[in-house]
Amino acid sequence: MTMRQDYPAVEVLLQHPALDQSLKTIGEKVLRQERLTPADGIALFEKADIGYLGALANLVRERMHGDKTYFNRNFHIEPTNVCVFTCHFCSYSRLYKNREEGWELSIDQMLDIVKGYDNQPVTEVHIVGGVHPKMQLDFFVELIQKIRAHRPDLHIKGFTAVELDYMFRKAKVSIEEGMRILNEAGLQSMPGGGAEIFHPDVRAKICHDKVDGDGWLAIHRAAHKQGMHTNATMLYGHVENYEHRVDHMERLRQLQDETGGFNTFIPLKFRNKGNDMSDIPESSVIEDLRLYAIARLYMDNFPHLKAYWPMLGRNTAQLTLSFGVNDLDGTIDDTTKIYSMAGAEEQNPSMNTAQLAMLIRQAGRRPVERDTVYNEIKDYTDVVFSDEELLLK
Ligand code: V47
Ligand code: SF4
Repeated sequence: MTMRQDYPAVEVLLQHPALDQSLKTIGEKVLRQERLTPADGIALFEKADIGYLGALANLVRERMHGDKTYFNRNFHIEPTNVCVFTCHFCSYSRLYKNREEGWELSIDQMLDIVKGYDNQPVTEVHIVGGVHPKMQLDFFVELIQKIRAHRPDLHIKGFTAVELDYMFRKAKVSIEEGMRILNEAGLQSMPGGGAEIFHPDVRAKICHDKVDGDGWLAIHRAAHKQGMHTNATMLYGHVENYEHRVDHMERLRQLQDETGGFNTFIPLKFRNKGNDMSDIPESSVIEDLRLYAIARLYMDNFPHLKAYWPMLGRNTAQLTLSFGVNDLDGTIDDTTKIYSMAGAEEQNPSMNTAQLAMLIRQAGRRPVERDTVYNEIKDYTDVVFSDEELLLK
């Protein structure tokens, strides 16, 4: 089954007499594959309705990827939730002075987690956690070397720019030197966390004490120059305004023009349970879908747009596939706590391959397993799953 929305549908929309002139101009640019300006981005946020945005974003998504929707088989390791920083949106971290309320894994404990997947066809381990003052560069070099030695085929994606900034400063190495050391140890790519909203006015309110926007971008630039691929996130739906969102996307788009090293853009919806910002209501599903669509239209040089299902929930993640998204991340296997602690519906996020593939098929798309850097592993469009596989936990 496909639900392809072809160009004529968009052309009809553009002819509608009631369509705002600036939105019409933006739609024509999208058809001509012309880059949108920051003013266009803001106009879309201010004026475009969900139907218009969906039609345009779906056109771009299908132009780039057809019906393909990627996922991978992965698990997370969260070395610690002890953190020296005090991001107000974070429901997950504990300060060092309260570390007995949190967790701190040893290298052997983390290696045991990896060994637990010895006979399973996972392709990626995603390592991310709090910024613990005693877990330093040499600790993580040893961890990566040991994972690599144990399972050389497992892609190691690890550490946000926030963790790396602290690690490199503590070890008194430059960003370039630090990235080289980790890359040589076996780190192959970096996730996109820690970006939040780059604009200093927003950072001052939600995460004043960690690396700033320029510092985040400098670390990703250095990783790209080292030949590594990275992702980029944007935490939305709190105190930021439309200008801040567009400024954030614009800075990422500029770095991508310079290096081409980003794989995926991942908007992250602010979840409001158990943190200092719990008085801020969460964005509606309509706002979420509009944002994904605008991200697809604006981030024209990012090959992939990911909806992280453990944070959004399965139903909304399915909907995003009609609003520009072509990637749902992975099987996860109940190995991350960041979102469940912030109130996400998925309290124990885990899907097997059959369930993830069926989720994508029910949305009318082609499920394709990928590795971390988007080499295609297997197309699951026509695979027949047993009831047992679909119900398996
Ligand atoms: O930087 C923390 C976010 C991020 C909350 O690169 C919150 O493939 C919402 O970046 N509500 C870390 N979000 C996770 C991350 C990530 C996740 C999945 C895949 C990839 C990838 C990257 O989580 C943090 C922060 O922006 N976060 N607290 C919250 N209450
Ligand atoms: Fe620490 Fe990350 Fe939480 Fe900020 S978001 S307090 S850096 S764990």
